[in-house]
Amino acid sequence: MAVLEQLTSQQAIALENDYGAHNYHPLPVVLTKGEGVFVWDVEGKKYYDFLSAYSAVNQGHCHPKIIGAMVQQAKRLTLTSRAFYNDMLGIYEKFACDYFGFDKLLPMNTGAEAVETALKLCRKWAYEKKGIHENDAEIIVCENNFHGRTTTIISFSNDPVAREHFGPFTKGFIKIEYDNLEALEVALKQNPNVAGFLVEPIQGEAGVYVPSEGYLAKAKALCEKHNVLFIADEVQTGIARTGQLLAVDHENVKPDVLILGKALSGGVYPVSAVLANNAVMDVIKPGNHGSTFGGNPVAAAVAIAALNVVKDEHLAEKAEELGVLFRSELNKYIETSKIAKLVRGKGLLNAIVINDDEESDTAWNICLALRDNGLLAKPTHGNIIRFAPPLVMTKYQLQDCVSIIVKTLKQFE
Ligand code: IF1
Repeated sequence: MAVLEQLTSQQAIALENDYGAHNYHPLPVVLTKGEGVFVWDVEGKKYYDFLSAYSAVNQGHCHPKIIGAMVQQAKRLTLTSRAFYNDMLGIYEKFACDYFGFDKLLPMNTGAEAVETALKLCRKWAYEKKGIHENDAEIIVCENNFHGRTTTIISFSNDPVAREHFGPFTKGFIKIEYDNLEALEVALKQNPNVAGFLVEPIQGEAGVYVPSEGYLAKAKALCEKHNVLFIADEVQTGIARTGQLLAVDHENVKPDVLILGKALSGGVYPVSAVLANNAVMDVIKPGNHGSTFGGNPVAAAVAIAALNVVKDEHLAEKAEELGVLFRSELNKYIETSKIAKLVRGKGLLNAIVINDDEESDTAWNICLALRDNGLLAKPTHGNIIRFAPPLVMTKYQLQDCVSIIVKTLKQFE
């Protein structure tokens, strides 16, 4: 801890620059403490966190019940690997299956690992249950998707920065326009080898694109009609972020395969999961898939605590209520603003579109000014700024944040 107390922001940034791969371009702020909706930098300045580590800290930073569960378990048993059983995994698997309404759970660590797991599960189901010829399975994905950064996942990305010079790429994916049911129906009719449809209920990284009302339900119905698995990537939209436990709940859609991550652990520990019913999950046999840390006792204890916090503190209801307030307050300003074009989102996953072209650095400069005014946010793409605070925010705090955001945007009018 002594080192941390001596580091200045400048020193910390220099160390990362000199010794860390340059795979990010962080906002220049060096954080050293988090509690609830607040974070502090090394000089002691306090900020509202309006990114929540990309929706991993829905329960608020360092939630005492989640930290307590982690510390208690970590003092007893941290990792057995799956070579042996342990007394936490089965309890967690049952708890989570009952919580989300599925027969089985496959535990992993990161969101990308869970997405990869879902892709493998979908393909194996297609060959063994649907009868698609080996190695001919196709999975439909959406333009402007973000599902992680493994080589297979970037194989179906259309973000050049995420995929350039990382080839050769994995085959077996069909890209269609997001929020376009006709495109999905055509792809399903024209390709008999479709095994699954992988979709974000709201496209987060693309810029918080909320699909048309009914899109998810009609897409699921099309998948059922064509015996194709509907795979919902709720890594970012799940765990109460959009005002329901899952974003698909807004349309009462039950995915065939559910992918969770991020706030499944409250941002305390890498925990991800794939859930499905037996008809799908039972194609997985010993030796087919796994991971050293997948389903470890600490992950199990943390996830149970994190999910209990979501229910006990009514975080989905809070996200819904605070999201309506956030968008209505911002829209009052946007009506007369020259710099902000619109605000969109669901629950507390929102974004504003800045009235400037994608290549401009206006959104970045606005985020620097927000930082100076005590609120941390970051642009997603170009001129779009995502706003995703922890769901434990009070109404008063949210109104305080709206004032900071409006005051800052006015500096750019
Ligand atoms: C980065 C944002 C990006 C995700 C969805 C799977 C994953 C993610 C819907 C993979 C991860 C993170 C990754 C991080 C930035 C952030 C992100 F949208 F959330 F802002 F990039 F799109 N499915 N999203 O959003 O989960 O392996 O990261 O645990 O890579 O820069 P992961």
